[in-house]
Order: sequence, then structure tokens, then C-alpha cells
Amino acid sequence: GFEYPDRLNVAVEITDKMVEKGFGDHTALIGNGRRRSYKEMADWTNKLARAMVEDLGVEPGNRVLIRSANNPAMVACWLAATKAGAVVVNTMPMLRAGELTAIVDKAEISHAICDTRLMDEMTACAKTSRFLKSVVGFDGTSNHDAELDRLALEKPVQFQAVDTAVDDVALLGFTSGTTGSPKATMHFHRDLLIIADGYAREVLNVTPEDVFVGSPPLAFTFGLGGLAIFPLRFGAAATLLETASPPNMIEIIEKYKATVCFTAPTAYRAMLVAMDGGADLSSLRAAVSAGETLPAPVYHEWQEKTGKPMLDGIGATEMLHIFISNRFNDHRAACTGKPVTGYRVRVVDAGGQELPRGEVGHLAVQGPTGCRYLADERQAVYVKDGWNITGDSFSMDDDGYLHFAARNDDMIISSGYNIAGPEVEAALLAHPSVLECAVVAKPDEQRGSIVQAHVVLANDATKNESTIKLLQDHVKASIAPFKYPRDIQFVDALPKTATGKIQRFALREKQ
Ligand code: 3SK
Repeated sequence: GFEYPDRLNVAVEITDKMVEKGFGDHTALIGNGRRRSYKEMADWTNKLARAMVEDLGVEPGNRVLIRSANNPAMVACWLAATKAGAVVVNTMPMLRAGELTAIVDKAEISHAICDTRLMDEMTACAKTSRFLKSVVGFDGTSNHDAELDRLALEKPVQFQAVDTAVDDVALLGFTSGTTGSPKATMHFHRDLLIIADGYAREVLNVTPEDVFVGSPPLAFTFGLGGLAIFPLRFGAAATLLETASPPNMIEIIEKYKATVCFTAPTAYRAMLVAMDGGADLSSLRAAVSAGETLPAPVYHEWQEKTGKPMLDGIGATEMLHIFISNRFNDHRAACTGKPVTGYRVRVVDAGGQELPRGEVGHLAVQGPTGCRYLADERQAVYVKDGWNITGDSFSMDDDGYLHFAARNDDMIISSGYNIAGPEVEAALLAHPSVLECAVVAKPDEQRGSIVQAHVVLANDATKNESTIKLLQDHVKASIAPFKYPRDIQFVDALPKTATGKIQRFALREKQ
């Protein structure tokens, strides 16, 4: 198990305590063209925490919403609110007033802290909210040019952080909702350390020399772990990008010789293409892929071009971070790996009974970091006998490796055949004319459902009947022919959540 004292504040552990351990002068965060050392982060967050407590009236247990793109000021605000004993809800910049209001009401948010560039939707939300007491702006560009920055500027650098219990709630993670119905999951101070002391230590072996880069928003626990908690826990540095497009990430990797990257398979595909054009990604020692299943061709091409494995893993906001993963010395294509230390995983049938090895069923997980929904009757649906039913279909092979089959709602039943949508997607993606694709069931009178593929073509491919035929033949030649997409739609882009997950339900709604 993981041993921690009964009382600790996670924000103190990864700022002031790191200074005490001798990392004061080390770079902690790089963003908006500036480097911040651990000492600067400790001082900055103490001043902000003072302003939050003394001027905004934040009290222990208050729910504080933060609205920002990925930048050092957002990390500072999150740490400061945590030091003040608040329960933080980090939110994505693209949310509109209606979505913010749903979060504010669900989490009973009393204080909102918002990058001034994103204030309009926040103000619109505040007008209708019965919970929000205050909305204050901070300067996401780190020029200290907003109300919260001015309040903080006056404060001393000392702050007595709230002496929270190790199992006090520190963070509410809202699920990104590929099905469109968000839930909030509660995470303790302890949980935020466990993901670092478990996954990041065991699987990534993070050292103070590491430089992290990646695309997931800090508002998504994948990003908060990968781009803030993991580097800060080990004295490493994180680079933060407000727009983390593949070209921007490549620029940062080359400039800062980044060593650990967190992103989704689509971005890795773009990086592979950029390598052919001369991009130098040789500094990366760890390429973590999650959020969507990793197609085998991407895994193989990465290994060929870099000589290093791509580490596929699966996590969940409910469990806070990655709980099944490949390892540097134990990795396979089309395989999610084995449970991370501390987690137990089972493949079960609809009644919760464990299935024999090799059979596809519902993935259930148990571990120290979840799953606890905030005031949600769906707790009983998604957590049975202490096991979180994740919504993914997996099989476990005889050696204990987990293999993704589909999201439960991505299984297509056509003429009595069970077809896993992602398997058809993987086959399509192996064709050079396909840049991205998503496969869904389309209702069909004769067959019940047919496989429908939505395809974003690569630049040089043409949207016509012969490309459709070419792709159908390609799938028939790669996997069992009955799985081929009888209907192919060409699209310019796929609908995605803010965290990069494909919203297949939106494609089904369009039919
Ligand atoms: O696999 C995911 O979608 C995920 C969710 C939350 C945290 C981390 C990960 C990888």
C-alpha cells in the first residue's frame, strides 16, 4: 500500500516541500516564454493563497472553479486554492456559460477564478447562478495584470497552508462525457500523490532531469497528472502550451529537449509524419498514449523510427489517472498492458461474474483512487461491490495482459455478428489514405445494423466511389470480411470532446 501521514496538503508536498528537499532552483514550469523555479512556484502560490483567503474569503471546503487554458498561472491558482483547503474544479477554456452553470450547480461552486481572456462566458454563468459568490480574474499570460494578481502582489511569501486530512477531498474531476452526461468524481489529497507514487514512479521512472510536454488539458485529470503532478512530485520540469497542436509540441520538444510526452494517438500520427520532414524527437524517452486506443500501426512505426516503445495505457477520471499500462520492458502492440501497482482489474459479464480468460466482457477496476461520484445516483450503476464498471469492453489473455475491444456502446451487432468498431477503425487507419476515422452502427432493416465509417482522408486522397471501394477492399483483406464498412462517409473532421475523445454518439445522432 501507499503510506502517508494522516494530515497533509498535496499542494505543499509538490511546492514548498520540494524547496525543502533542495529543488528550489530547479525549473518547475515553462510557459508563456518564461521559466519558473520551484522556489518561485512556492512563493507565487503562497501569495495567491493569501489573496484567496484574505481578500476573496475562500474557506476550507469551499468549492473553487478555475477556468483557463494550460499555462503556469493556472497551475499556480490550482495549487494556491488547494493550499487554502478548497476543493478545486478545473475547467476547460472552451466551455460555454450553460456548461459552466451545470458544473457550478452540481459542485455548488462558491468562487470562480478565471483567466481574464475567458471572462465573458464566466460572467454570463455568474448572472444566473445561485451558488457563485465571487468571480475574480487572473492573468493567464503571467504578466500579473489582473485583479487576483494585483491582490497577491501585496502579500508576503509565507502562507500557513490549511492542515487538511490525507483523505479530505482536494479535487472534483468532471467526466468528459463521450455520452454527453457529465458526472463529478471526488479525489482526496492522498489520491493526487498515489498517481505519482504509483504510475509515474513505477511505469515512467520519472527523475528530476525529465522535461514533460503534452496536449491534455489540465482540466482533465490525464493532463493534471501528466503535466503538473508527475513532474512536480519528482523535481522535474513541465512545459505548458495553451495551444498544444502537434507542430507546437514538436517545437517545444526540440527546443527544451523534452523527455516525456503525454498525448493521444492522433497527435503521435502527426508527429510520425513530421519526423519524415526532419522533426527531431530523439530526446523523448517516454511517449505515453491514452485517451483513445492506440492503433498497432502507430505503435510499430514509433518503435521503428525512435527505437523506443510507445506506452499505451488506459485511465479514467473516476480512477483519477492511468490504471492499466504497458511498461518499458514489457510492451506489445494492440495491448493495453497490465494493471498498475495498487489496482485490480477483472473482465466481467453483465451480472458482474468474472469471465474466463480470452472472453470479451466489461472491464471492472478497483483501486485506491476511486471511484466516488459526488451526489449521483449513478454510483450504484457504475460501482458494484466496490468495482468500478468502466464502460469499456476488454479481454484478459492467459498471461494477464488486457486487450481493448470497444467502448461498450461501440459494439456493433450486424446480422448476428459482434463487430468491435475499433477493430474496423484500426484496419482503416492502416491504409495511407486515412488520416482519422470513427466507426459506428447504422440501423439497417435487413441486418439490424451495418458498420458505418466516418473517414477523414489524408491530403492526397480523393473523396469518390473508387476510394470507398479501395477502403472496403482493404478492410476485407485485413480482417474478417463481414466486418467491412458497408457505408463510408467522408468528413472534414470528427466530433471530439475537449479532451480529444471521439464522440461517436454525435455521429450516430447525425444518421
Ligand atoms: O484514458 C483516459 O481517458 C484517462 C482518463 C483520465 C485520466 C487519465 C486517462 C489516461
